[in-house]
Amino acid sequence: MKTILIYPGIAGRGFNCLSQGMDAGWVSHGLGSISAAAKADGFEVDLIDLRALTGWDHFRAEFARRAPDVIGLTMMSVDYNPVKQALAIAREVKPDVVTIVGGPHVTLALEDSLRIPNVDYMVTNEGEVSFPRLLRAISEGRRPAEKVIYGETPDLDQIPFIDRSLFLDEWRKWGYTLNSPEVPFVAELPGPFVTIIAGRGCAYNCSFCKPGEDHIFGKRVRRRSVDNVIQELRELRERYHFASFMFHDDCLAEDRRWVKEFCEKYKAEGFTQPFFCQSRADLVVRHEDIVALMREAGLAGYFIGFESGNQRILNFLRKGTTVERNLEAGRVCRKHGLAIWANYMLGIPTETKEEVMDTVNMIREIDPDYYSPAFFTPHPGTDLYDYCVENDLSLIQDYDSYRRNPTEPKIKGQDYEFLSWARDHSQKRKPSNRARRAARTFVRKYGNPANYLRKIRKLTGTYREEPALTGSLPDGGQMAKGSKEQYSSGL
Ligand code: B12
Ligand code: SF4
Repeated sequence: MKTILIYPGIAGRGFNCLSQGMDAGWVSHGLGSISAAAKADGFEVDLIDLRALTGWDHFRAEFARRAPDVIGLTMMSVDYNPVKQALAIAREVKPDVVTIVGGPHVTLALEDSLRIPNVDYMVTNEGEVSFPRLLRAISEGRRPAEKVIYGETPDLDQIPFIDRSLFLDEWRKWGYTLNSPEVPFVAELPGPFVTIIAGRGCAYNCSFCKPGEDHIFGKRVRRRSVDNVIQELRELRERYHFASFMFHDDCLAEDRRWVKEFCEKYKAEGFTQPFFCQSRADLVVRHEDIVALMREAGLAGYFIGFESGNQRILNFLRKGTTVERNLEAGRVCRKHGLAIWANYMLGIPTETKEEVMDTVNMIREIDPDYYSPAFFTPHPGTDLYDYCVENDLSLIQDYDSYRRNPTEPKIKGQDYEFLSWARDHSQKRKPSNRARRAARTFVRKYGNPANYLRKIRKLTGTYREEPALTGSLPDGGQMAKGSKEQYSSGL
């Protein structure tokens, strides 16, 4: 029995977009995981990644050529249209193909998902146990009568590591060069680069995000053991010689015990590769010891959902942090030399222009290395989605607009021309920050300016050794004039 998984992620960048950014150059851990589970059970599994194809005609031809018995598609809300279209073509080309759909939208909006024609089975929740079981039933001619199958929760330490070759072999066919298994996206994380997930779920309760994931993964966060994650990293080192990696976990830094053990074992195993992970402003501030520990182990930067610079809005979002903590988190990261990837939203329900400006000013103050602004988008499965439905606020006409891209109107009552200006203005560095960054880059590139000057003088023959002078500092301390601290402090 030939099974093909289909990755439909073209809502953002369209067809033929492989390697153009993170959403076009990363593997799907969901499909990778159910593929590994099915292969472990003896099934032959292959992939069609729509991102690698040139269009629907290409998909039709490729599907006809491979003629699978079973297909499995993953579906976020944003993937609804391509999933529907792929199913229609599959059914037309091969009427007897068995079709299975899973992924976040199936669990979060089951009724809506059931409206998609040409689906034989919808699998909710997690698929590692139920997908191979369904394949087994189909292959033995015992097809279940019910269309909806409730996915059983797997033990994360018992399932195989994700099947990366499912994606990498497929991408290779279409000319992806594979200098790096997945596309690196920041200067701090060089290729070969890989992504990894240590657990599922999040203990927090932000209204624009929850309770969605509680429905998919359960209320309690489940994490793989540190040993299990280290073993996967060992294999990735052997196979891909990865130079950096990133954790996809919603909030890896929340579990002090896990993080401590991970950092110790990561170093003990001889890993030095830098990595990024997600955290929260309140955690960074409250657990600076963990920040320092992670930094020492190789952490190069945090993704932080600052979201808003206005306290009323932060409370409305149930973000569980304060504006002051957001600012302080920026300072803590800077102090430890960590890059900041700042996630924040504009155009939140009830948000006024003054409140938007609070966010703009906060972001300019934090001065992140990477800006990731979004226009608030009501996602099915979240409390703020329900709020938008109840108050007739949503402007989303099409599933493609579930992208969080800050380019199109999402809800009523917001001035998107102003929000577009605010989005751009939030990314303009203040002159003081620009100078600070330029100085830091200079020091990184050329070292201490005094040494640099000395080198130039030596080269031009104007260098003369001077005795070290001492001068009073504002705080009363003494420091050799021209010493390193004078230049590096405050950079
Ligand atoms: C990593 C990630 C990304 C990455 C990579 C995505 C990728 N290639 O997989 C990036 C940054 C690119 C991304 C982008 C987006 N993401 Co995202 N992302 C995540 C994140 C943090 C982890 C995904 C993951 O790997 N999870 C672990 C795997 C194992 O879980 P899974 O994919 O759900 O798969 C399991 C089950 O769903 C099921 N299953 C899945 N598929 C199938 C198929 C079959 C046949 C079966 C039987 C079962 C099955 O079995 C799997 C194993 O148990 C999740 C949150 C989360 N913790 O899951 C959000 C999440 C999936 N993303 C979300 C969103 C909204 C987006 C964006 C739309 C946001 C945006 N910026 O516009 C884009 C859309 C990109 C696109 N396709 O165009 C939402 C989806 C909500 C929804 N209603 O659909 C989530 C849930 C976050 C949230 N809480 O809001 N994302
Ligand atoms: S936004 Fe982040 S911290 Fe908040 S509930 Fe979602 S994953 Fe957790």
